[in-house]
Amino acid sequence: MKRNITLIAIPIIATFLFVVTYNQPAFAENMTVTIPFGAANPNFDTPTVEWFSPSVVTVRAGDTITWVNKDKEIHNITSGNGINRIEFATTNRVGTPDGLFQSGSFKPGQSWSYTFTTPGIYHYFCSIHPWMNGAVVVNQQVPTVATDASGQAITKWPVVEKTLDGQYEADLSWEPHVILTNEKVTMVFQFYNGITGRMIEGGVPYKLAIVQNGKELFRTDGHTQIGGDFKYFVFDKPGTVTFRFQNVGDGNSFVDFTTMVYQNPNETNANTPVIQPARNVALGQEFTLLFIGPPIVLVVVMILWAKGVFSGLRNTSKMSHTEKKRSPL
Ligand SMILES: [Cu+2]
Repeated sequence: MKRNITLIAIPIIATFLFVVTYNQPAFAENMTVTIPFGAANPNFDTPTVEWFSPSVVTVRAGDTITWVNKDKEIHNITSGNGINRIEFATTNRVGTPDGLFQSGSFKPGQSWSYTFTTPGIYHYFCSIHPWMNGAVVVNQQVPTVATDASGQAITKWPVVEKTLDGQYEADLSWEPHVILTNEKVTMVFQFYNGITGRMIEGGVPYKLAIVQNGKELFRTDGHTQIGGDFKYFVFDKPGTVTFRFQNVGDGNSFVDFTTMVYQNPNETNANTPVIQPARNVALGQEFTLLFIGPPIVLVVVMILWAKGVFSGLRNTSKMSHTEKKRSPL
């Protein structure tokens, strides 16, 4: 008997453990950003190609980032905006901390961790070496279960709601249930008699409006067909969404369905900050390009002009050309 219980208990415990492990906040991850050797070098002959590697990381709310100092100097992680190397060489600016986080100094071989709980874009730099800039993009956690706008899980599909006057029952489903930005959503819906629950012969006229974050994104008139209507939609922004059916059956009644759209974690965020990489360019060269570049281009254009390379253009700009010829240059 005891043996039998053990035999039954093992798979149950195993299943339980599996479910518990599986349902852990699966996205909470630890990411590492390396401060490479040479990051403390303000000159333009640094052996590194990035101040922080990677210089821009995308994580989800709840994730922890650990910065590891693999340089030979002390560094720190300071939230806010640093400066670039030209500014460092030519001004006395030192960067602008925003006070969100500050690691304090950590030595070569040491590390520092910070957990990002709120979605957003966080810029940071090293206040000792303010040209060392990095950024963290924190996206919202994507839940595994769809919710309505108030955060209540939607567990039954299709979602069934009655119009305000009770005359119609609206059934709405959307696929995938958890909506991500820039991913096609298929909406399927049908109306039934709100009192008898029966299919309505000849279909039902309706107006459909899709409202996101208080702004109407889409509106259409329709008339349901047998088997239900469907619409495709793609959201490009995260936020709460209302699917509103108005004038159902040409009456004044309406019905609302709400849900949330989440930032697609696989999508390149258009707002991803661009961090200036380290480059093995001499400071002199960078300035040369800046100050000598435009005059060189001008001289080249003038020489080409004189040689008649632009003869095709001369016909169309004869006036200015003749004027130029007359000028005592
Ligand atoms: Cu530093």
